[in-house]
Amino acid sequence: MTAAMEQWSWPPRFDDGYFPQADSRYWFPHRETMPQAEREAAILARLQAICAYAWDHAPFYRRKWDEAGFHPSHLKSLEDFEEKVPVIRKADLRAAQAAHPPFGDYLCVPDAEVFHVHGTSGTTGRPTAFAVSQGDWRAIANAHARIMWAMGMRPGDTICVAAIFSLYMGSWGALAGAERLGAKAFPFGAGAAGMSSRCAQWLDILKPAGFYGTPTYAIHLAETAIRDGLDPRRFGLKYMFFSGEPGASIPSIRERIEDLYAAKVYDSGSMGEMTPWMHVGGSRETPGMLCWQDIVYTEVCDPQTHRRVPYGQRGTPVYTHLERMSQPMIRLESGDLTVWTNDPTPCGRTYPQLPMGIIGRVDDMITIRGENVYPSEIEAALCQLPGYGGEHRIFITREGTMDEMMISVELDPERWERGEDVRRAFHAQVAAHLHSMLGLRSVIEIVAPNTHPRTDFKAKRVIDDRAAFAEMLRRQEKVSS
Ligand code: 8LE
Repeated sequence: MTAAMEQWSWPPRFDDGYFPQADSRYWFPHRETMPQAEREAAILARLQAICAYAWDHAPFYRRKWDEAGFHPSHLKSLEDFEEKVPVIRKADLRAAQAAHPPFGDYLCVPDAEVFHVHGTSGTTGRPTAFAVSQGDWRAIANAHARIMWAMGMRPGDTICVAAIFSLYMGSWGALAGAERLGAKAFPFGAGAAGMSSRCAQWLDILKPAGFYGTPTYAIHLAETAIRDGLDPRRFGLKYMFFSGEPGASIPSIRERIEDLYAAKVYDSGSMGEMTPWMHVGGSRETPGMLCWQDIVYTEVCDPQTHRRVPYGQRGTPVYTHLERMSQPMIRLESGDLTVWTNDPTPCGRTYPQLPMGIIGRVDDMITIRGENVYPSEIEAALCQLPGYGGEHRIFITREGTMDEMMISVELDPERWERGEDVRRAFHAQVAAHLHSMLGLRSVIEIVAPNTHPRTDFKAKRVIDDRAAFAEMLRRQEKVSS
């Protein structure tokens, strides 16, 4: 087994000088293409080791598992794992950190070994800290370099990281991967006033091969560049990889970005807690994302029972670290929604796939008159329409017995200038298209280009606010009267 799996050890150890053959499609050829049954046997052994390690080092897990009647010695199969090991939730981590500040009683290394502290944005409630040891930082860098290799990036490529450098793991994870890959890391960042214009200018000068950010930001950045008289297709980008929100696996959004930049788009990303978060991440040849099971073991589960759903079905990802020592997550429930499949892949990797990426969060679902819809489906439908101006907002109200939804959609500048008839025609087109795609009628408002604020991070397009909804209705009445 050891000879069969490149650099697979517990505790994780990596040869930081290792590179695959230059013409190899795979970073670790055997580990990525081995028969699934063989990999699963190795994963089971690793899960046994990690559960024993967590039991010994983390009162948090001992407490949780005692309550559930689980002990690491009970773990004899992957079925035992899903049946006997309870899921943990973000709220559990928050509570553990409140009771045992700052890192919670699931920190498994001495405090002195903490190398980086990152965390959740904490816009609501107590933020959660991620304590990452130096060894774990190496593991993250190695895992990300491996997946970036699969996307096509190579040593010497310049890779622009256009996401905020703060506590957000997205930017730092991409940077660590770029460094380990032997790329020219270009940590441009994001988030300060005027940065988008400057980023466009730099991209035009530097012509990097790779770009990392959120899909929303990539679209905003292209709009900014065009406004500044630059052509994003001439930035010379080849690989654009994304995380943080749905988009890169949604065909109409992916194509929009690919068209704006004349580059290939790849999806990646689970959660900050699960860094190396690229462990669900794309490859050059396979659409959507792969579950790189030997980095993080992903189970797509029924959100109620937390048992794996059959391939082909929807469920929520539950993640377990296989290469982290500092704060290993064991069955962390993501609360996201995806569909997993297990077909032969064009790239030859024997990992299960998330062909549609991550659709959204389970609790993002909007139910209107019995029809369920996710915000990302609305975005996907709008991106299919020529004339879509690039931003929209979804207003919902849950007042009374019936939910209502209004979608405020920007028209592109050129059509907007053509006047009222064109606007009306677009209105009818949006209403009909959304009705046929989503199976429900909604109130549509067409607005001028750039009405809705842009973001350089993750978009927040749903406004569940009765007052705002009433205001929209009043505007609508004024327009039609
Ligand atoms: C659809 C993965 C990272 C570091 O980019 C990130 O955004 O981590 P964070 O801030 O902990 O947020 C995690 C949440 O972002 C996930 O639960 C999911 O709802 C969303 N998300 C992340 N990547 C994707 C995504 N949603 N597609 C993605 N590729």
